[in-house]
Amino acid sequence: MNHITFDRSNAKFPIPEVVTSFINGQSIVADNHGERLPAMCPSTEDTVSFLREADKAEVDAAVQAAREAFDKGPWPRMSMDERKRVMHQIRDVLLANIDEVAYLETLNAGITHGHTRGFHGPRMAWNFEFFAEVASQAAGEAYTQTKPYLSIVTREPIGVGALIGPWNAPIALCTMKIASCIAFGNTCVLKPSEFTPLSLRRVVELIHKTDIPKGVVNLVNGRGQVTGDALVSHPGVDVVSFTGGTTTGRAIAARAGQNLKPVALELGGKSANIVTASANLERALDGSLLAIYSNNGQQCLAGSRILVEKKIAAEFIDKFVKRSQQIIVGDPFEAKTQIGPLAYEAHMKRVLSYVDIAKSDGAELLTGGKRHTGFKKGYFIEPTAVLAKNNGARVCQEEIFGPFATFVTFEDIDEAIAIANQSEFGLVGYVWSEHLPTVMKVSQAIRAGTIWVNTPLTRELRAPFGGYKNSGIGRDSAHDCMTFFTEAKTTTIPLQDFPMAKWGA
Ligand code: TXE
Repeated sequence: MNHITFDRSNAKFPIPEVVTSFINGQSIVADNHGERLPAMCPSTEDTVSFLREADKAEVDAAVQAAREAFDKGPWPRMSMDERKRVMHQIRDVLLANIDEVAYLETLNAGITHGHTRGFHGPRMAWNFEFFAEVASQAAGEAYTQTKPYLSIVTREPIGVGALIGPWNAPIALCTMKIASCIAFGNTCVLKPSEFTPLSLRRVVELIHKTDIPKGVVNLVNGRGQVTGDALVSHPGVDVVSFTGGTTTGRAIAARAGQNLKPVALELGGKSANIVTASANLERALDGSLLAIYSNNGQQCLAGSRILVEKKIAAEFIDKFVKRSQQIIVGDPFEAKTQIGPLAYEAHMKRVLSYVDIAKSDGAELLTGGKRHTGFKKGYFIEPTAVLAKNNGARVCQEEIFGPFATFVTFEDIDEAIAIANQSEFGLVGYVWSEHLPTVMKVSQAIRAGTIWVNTPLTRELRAPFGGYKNSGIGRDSAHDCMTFFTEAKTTTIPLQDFPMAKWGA
């Protein structure tokens, strides 16, 4: 039996004893006030650090710092080229420290090091380069149709962003929020998930090793109900960007609504992955495994409902199960590991609870379904797959958010489309087929924000990403982030004198 150990004195990079907020360019000293919450390593169940929770007063200080930096500071007022230079400095400092940030992320979130070092880390740095470029290319509009007027539309930064991030891909997703917010001249307060504070605390420190003015990027740590709620409800916030669960999204939208603040919500999914008989089945198999099991199965865009055409179902499911049983589950720091531990204990228990839920709905457990027996400690579970009786089963309707695949079979493509759309969610749809009319039919009929054809998980940052239905409100993309994080202003000027009524003359 494997026993993965954690030894602070031998840690590859320094781990802070306590993680605090970072406000107005300064780390907040860890005093005795405020709750202390453990920051865990999900591979070993060790407490590796503590999080000192920011209370309402500390959140207020962070928003005030962001407000001051926005209302009076240089960031919104500097030239785009100057802002771009600083954004590039941030990219460079993050790249120079990518090993450390990836280490902290794997330690605290359990995502494999191959993924944090090879994918999320580079994406973190690239987010700053990408949004600097987007902002520097953004242009206004001009209208001359109504004579003799010229109306120009300029875009101005919207103000202070409240950015609330999840635990399943902290550095990739939270840096996208920071970069897309500040590139347009805004300032922000980030609240990462209380389960994964380590990496982002270091990221925010590193951001301050550049010429970024103080107060532009602030960080508060703590639970959603305490720190998150204080941030979203704060009247000094101008815009709210959230990625997380659908239930939380509803609560946040309601809070933001009370203050009439725009909100972007990137929420859960239960995306249909349609495998047709006209697919290249070898590629469909590879892609389907990646779509549900990568990132430890904890991703909103997972292909978690695998719909297979009946005539190929037995063979496809059999191969999928055999491959699932050979996936390497283990220490996320080991290069060969494909699935690491789930992020925290309660989440692991919730994922496993779906095995009984599946059975009580009449589903067949095909493989997995229990805590991995190969480890003394850690939140490891076996890659799991079930075959549901029909799409009404809870395992087909609820987001499980772990390495847990649900199969449903279908007779023809019309039935597959109907099943795909029988869902409260609409984030992504996948289709595997070499037959163009089938591909086009599925792509047009599925009510989801992104359709992946013969490919898993291909994020194009330039193109809109976001959900239909309960998968969210708003989109991330170059253009969508520009409109979300700016206010449009129309200025109208007559190009010549025109007759004007002389009231009272
Ligand atoms: O997420 P929460 P949880 C889904 C997934 C998962 C489920 C629950 O199905 O099983 O959500 O996960 C902050 N005001 N996703 O409970 O609560 C919280 O502190 C302000 C999908 O861990 O949504 C954290 O920073 N903030 C998803 C963030 O919200 C609040 C990624 C996300 O936590 C708050 C994560 C409040 N009242 C989970 N309550 C995706 N779309 O990728 C919580 N938070």
